[in-house]
Amino acid sequence: MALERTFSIIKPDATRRNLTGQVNARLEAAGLRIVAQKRVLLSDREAKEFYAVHAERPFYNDLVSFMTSGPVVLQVLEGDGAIAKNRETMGATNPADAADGTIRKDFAESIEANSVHGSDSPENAAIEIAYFFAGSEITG
Ligand code: RTP
Ligand code: MG
Repeated sequence: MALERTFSIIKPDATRRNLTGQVNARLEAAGLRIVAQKRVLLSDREAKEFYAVHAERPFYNDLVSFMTSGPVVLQVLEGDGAIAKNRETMGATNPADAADGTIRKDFAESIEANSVHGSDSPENAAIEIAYFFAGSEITG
């Protein structure tokens, strides 16, 4: 499998409950290396732009409010097949549908407050990494 990078966010519901370390332990145990990481408060504009693909969905305004409601941890993860591996480690969007042992099954509060984001394709991974990180901030 090819060495890939993917973009990850530990969402406000997880930082609020001090779950950053536990999420990171799951990612590392899955073979994903955290090659960049920063804890920030997203601006309204950043959250809107980041989730622009969902702008027409009924949950968009709530999602933007949620993503700006507290600190998030922005990450770049590296590993063999990192994009699919991270999505597998995260579990389904709705924790009620997530498989046992996944981050969302064990930590998510709801379909919205679902603890983590992960890029869904190589194209989006590249766009999302470049949106939040300078090349000099990523150290393999
Ligand atoms: P993400 O983009 O955050 O990694 O999540 P995902 O691919 O699993 O899910 P996606 O369909 O892209 O939805 C993005 C985020 O929007 C929130 N959401 N709320 N209230 C709702 O019905 C609803 N549906 C989605 C979640 O925070 C989801 O992760
Ligand atoms: Mg998505």
